[in-house]
Amino acid sequence: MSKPPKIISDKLGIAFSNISDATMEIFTPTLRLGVTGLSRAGKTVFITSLIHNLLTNASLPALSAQAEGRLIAAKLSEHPKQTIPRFAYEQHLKAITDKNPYWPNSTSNISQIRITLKFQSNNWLISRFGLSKINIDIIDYPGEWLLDLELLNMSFANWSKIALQQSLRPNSKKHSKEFFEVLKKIDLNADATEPDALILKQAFTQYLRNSKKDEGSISTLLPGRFLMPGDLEGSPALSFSPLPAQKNPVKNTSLYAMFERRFEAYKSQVVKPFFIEHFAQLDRQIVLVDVLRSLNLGHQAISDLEIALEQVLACFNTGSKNPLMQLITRKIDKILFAATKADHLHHTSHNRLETILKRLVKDATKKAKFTGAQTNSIALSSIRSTFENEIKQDGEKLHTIVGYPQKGEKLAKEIYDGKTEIALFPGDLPSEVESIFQDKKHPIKLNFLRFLPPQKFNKNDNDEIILPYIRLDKALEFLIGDWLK
Ligand SMILES: Nc1nc2c(ncn2[C@@H]2O[C@H](COP(=O)(O)OP(=O)(O)O)[C@@H](O)[C@H]2O)c(=O)[nH]1
Ligand SMILES: [Mg+2]
Repeated sequence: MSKPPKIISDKLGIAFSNISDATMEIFTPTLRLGVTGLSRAGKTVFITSLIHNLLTNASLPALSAQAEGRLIAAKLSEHPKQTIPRFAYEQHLKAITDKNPYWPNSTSNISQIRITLKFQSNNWLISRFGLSKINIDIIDYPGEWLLDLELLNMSFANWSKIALQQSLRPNSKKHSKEFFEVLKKIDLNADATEPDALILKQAFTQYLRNSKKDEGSISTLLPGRFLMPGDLEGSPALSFSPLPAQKNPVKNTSLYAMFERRFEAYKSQVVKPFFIEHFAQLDRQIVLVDVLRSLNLGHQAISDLEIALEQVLACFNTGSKNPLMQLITRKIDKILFAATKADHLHHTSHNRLETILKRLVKDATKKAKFTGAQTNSIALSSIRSTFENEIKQDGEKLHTIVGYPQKGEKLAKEIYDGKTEIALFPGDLPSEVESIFQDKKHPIKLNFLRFLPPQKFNKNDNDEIILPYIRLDKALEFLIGDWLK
């Protein structure tokens, strides 16, 4: 029997591999990984570093597939769903690795990106069929949006009452003063006008912004989109504020009635669709938490953080009583809490940072009566921007970290210009974790400076930049490791 001409079999081979690639596409398993956290928690930097480290096949010792040499290839793929903005990976990487590196600009919207991994399964039966492939869809969305779940259980009158009470708390008062002044001047029973609505909404949003900036206080009953509007900036569903209770019945044309309608529209047209279309589709979730910033700001910020974490957990609770949550089924089986920016500390404090986060999450878990996914907590740095050193002071050895503080950062009387490298003793986190939570009389004396990204990067054999990290590999193993078996 004569052999078929080689050229044909080659052509067929190519055709077959094309077909199998295309058909495989449909069957490629997809893991949808949600990345969330309050604004500035470190989502953008985390995703950028995660993608870059996978694309360049960087050393990730704690990710077993990579450590065992089974991770063969990674590439960014087009996402089939074209209606959500793509995560601007290239742009963010460019900022961080620029000649004068800077952190990416802040984002306030949802975005997503797909990375496809080819790997050798360590299951002999599967590996007989060649390489395996998975898509990892990374979805970046503001944690503020999760806090809105609670609003669904409330009427406008309920919510107004609580929001107004919160704005009169000692720490909030100075920020909400202007809102109350505006409120006094407006007749709530007169016919509603758009300029009145706008003035009130702006004054209320300004109060939320200022108290978040100064106190780290995130009033947990804000409509999440007031601080993180996404693409809804300026739309009527976002143009309302809490109002004091009125004598019934209110006129249909009054400002009160208008705000009540807008509050209901916010719930049904903004909050619900987000939970149904995006949140309910996630398989895994990482929640990034800037614990150090809250520690810098003191006890009030820490207890606010705890409440926020509790509300975040409530969203993942499979036993939730919230009517919306009973409607949608959630697939999430693993949630990782990560304290970011661990490079602001010497490594001797990393375990303590992890312990503080664990304690925060543990209490939030209890209060949220959480049942559902497996959870874990770690301290990490997505892009390590400092290195460690030691100095001797008065015969005592001090662990320092060395880096470039961002322009405008202050320490004692010094204001940094963003061009000076310093060695800093950041202080140790308390060994007694409880002191942070209980000793409210003594302020926590910590001062963490914010650092610029590393000013120089090492390169790998392919002349690609290496992004240094702390425990990013450990986070990945928890989040995707079992899908690469
Ligand atoms: N030193 C250091 N700073 C970080 C790290 N991750 C985030 N940051 C800082 O935190 C800021 C907010 O991060 P970003 O990822 O934009 O937060 P997002 O709002 O949650 O997306 C950045 O501009 C950096 O200043 C990190 O791993 N190390
Ligand atoms: Mg971001």
